[in-house]
Amino acid sequence: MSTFYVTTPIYYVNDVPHLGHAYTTLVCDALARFHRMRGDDTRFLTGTDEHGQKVEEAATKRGLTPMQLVDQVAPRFDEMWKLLGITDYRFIRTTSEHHKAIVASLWKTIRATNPDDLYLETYQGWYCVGCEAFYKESELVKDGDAFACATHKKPVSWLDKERSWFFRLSKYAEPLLAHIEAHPEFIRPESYRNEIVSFLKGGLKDLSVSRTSFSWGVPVPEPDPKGDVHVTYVWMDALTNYLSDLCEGSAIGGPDVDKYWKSAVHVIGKDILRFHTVYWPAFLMSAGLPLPKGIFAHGWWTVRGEKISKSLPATRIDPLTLADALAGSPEKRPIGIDAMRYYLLREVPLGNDGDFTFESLFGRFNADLANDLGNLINRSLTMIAKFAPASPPKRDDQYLAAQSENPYFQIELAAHETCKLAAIQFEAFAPSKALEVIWRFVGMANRFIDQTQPWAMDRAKDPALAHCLWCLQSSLWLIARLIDPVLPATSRALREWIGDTAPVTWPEVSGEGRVLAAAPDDLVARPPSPLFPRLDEPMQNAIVVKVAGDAAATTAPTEAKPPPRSKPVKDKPVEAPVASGPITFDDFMKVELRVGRVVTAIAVPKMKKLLHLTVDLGEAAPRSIVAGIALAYNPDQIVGKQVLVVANLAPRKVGGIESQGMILAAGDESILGLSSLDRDAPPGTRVR
Ligand code: ME8
Repeated sequence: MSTFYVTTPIYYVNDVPHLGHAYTTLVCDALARFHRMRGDDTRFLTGTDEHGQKVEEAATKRGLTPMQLVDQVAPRFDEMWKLLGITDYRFIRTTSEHHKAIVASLWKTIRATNPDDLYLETYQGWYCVGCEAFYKESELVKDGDAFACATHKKPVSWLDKERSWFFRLSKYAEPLLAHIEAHPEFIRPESYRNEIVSFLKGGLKDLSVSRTSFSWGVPVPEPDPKGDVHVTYVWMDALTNYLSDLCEGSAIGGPDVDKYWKSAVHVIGKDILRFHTVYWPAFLMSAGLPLPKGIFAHGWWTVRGEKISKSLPATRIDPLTLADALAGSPEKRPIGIDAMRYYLLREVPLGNDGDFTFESLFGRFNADLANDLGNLINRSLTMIAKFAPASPPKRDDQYLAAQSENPYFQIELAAHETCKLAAIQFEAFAPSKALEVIWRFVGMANRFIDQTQPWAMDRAKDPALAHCLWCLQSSLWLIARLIDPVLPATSRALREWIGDTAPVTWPEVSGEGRVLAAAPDDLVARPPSPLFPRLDEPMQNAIVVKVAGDAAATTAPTEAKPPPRSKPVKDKPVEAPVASGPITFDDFMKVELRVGRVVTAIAVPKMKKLLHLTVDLGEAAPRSIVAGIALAYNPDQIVGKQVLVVANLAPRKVGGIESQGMILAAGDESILGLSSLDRDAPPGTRVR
């Protein structure tokens, strides 16, 4: 039996999961589901990266010990994956005793195999706590006079002569290049392989692999003659998770290592390519251990060009809120999750960057799910239910003549090819292409109905009707299986409606070239209920409000609240104090004024002065803003209006609703008018 071992990065616990994390995990879940359906012995690992300076600092900021923080946040990831219906995964935490023992074991194995690969030295240089990485000056960007990390756009720290263990990374540039050349699938897609090859050709510098200036990590398992206490560099610790989950005891090795390691593929975001394709294989080579099969890097999901990330609240879309909003009602959550999975995996080929927009999301939903798939299921099952009493679906060989104009022959041929091609694409880590191939078949099945017009056939006399219905029913049987890796809830519903109770496996494409023939002949279909109702404008607006309102409001559960500056007045919009003297230009520039456009406006129940608006500021999603303008404006007077917004006001609750900014208006108790520009400017434009 073949094995398939897929891993996600283990996520930092300095904040709760967002759509970017969910993307990697959903991709791996879909791939794992596909391989299980193929009968491969499949192992799927995710988890949390809990040590290091970044987590220690996040804990201190919240007034917690690191252990308290990680114990609070790590379960949020596990919980999120369960709520999103991710199945059959293993969850590893780097604070587990077992993992810590394997990190120490890797160190000792390196020392035993290549004793000179670890040596003590003093480190001096730049460090980005966000990346937990050392940087050369040439790799940084300038932020005024300071150097900043190109990814996090935040100043980097200067580590001044920190005593450290070094790993002889410089020795491994050539062996790594040789491995990559001999195994073209080691780094995928090709563009990332090329990037790493040219990086390696530039030579490697030795790497500092321990820290002494903080203690939140795995202790280095050998003493420093000077008595300094070292913790293992967090990346050396974290990368080891892929192996430690397979190990049986407290040393590297065991039956699962033998069984799965050779098939391991690490799916990661492009931000952590170098750690996985240079450091990790070099550590393994040094320890004399085999390398994983490969690393597949995907691109970033952005929101209006900004990477979805913890540090940019407006981009931080909560996957569950998005799925629930798409579902429309809580009991349909699994269908909402399917719609989100479909959008994320179909819209962007794995490896490319993708910009999340509501337009593309709603476009995919309405065109592919509601129209193409939803209609096919609905039309087919309704017809089968109606005509089956007189003409039960039945395969009839007389309609299978190989002719280009014979729709019965064509649909069998297409089904067969689709099944083969979709498998090839899933195997190649190309779920987007697999879905494209499957949807081509969905389109063809819809055209098959138009061509054969079963409703016009004579129910009692036309023998083609039973075969036509059989083609439709078997096509649904096939589609239910092909979509299962990406749309498991939809597949389940569809299989139930066609009476298919068999375990969901990937259909065999045997020599005869007719996969539909593998469909059971005793299926009894029944009429469906609507799966993906078309999202009309009000529904779309409701989704935008829900997802946008949530994005900016999500924070880690443990974040300490700043002390209140004055006694809060319940639900009353806070009025800005008037400055007693002139303010400086710098004071003024602290206020981030931006052009906004009102997307939706609704009255706030029991608050006669308040309107709840969503305002487009050119961000991922409109902001939720509560404004005390209801006595001056009706909701429909203000929708579409351009307004000026204080965009960097700390979020606060007004009328029980989170308000993420303030719109500028003239007047006090009675509003005289809203501020605006004298011409049109794109939402998000800064006003000075
Ligand atoms: O890097 N688009 O953890 P992390 C796509 N602990 N994927 C995204 C994304 C986005 N906007 N944002 C995050 C770490 N991701 C280390 C990993 S592994 C031994 C240690 C995904 O919490 C993507 O997979 O910063 C990225 O690589 C990962 O989350 C980074 O998660």
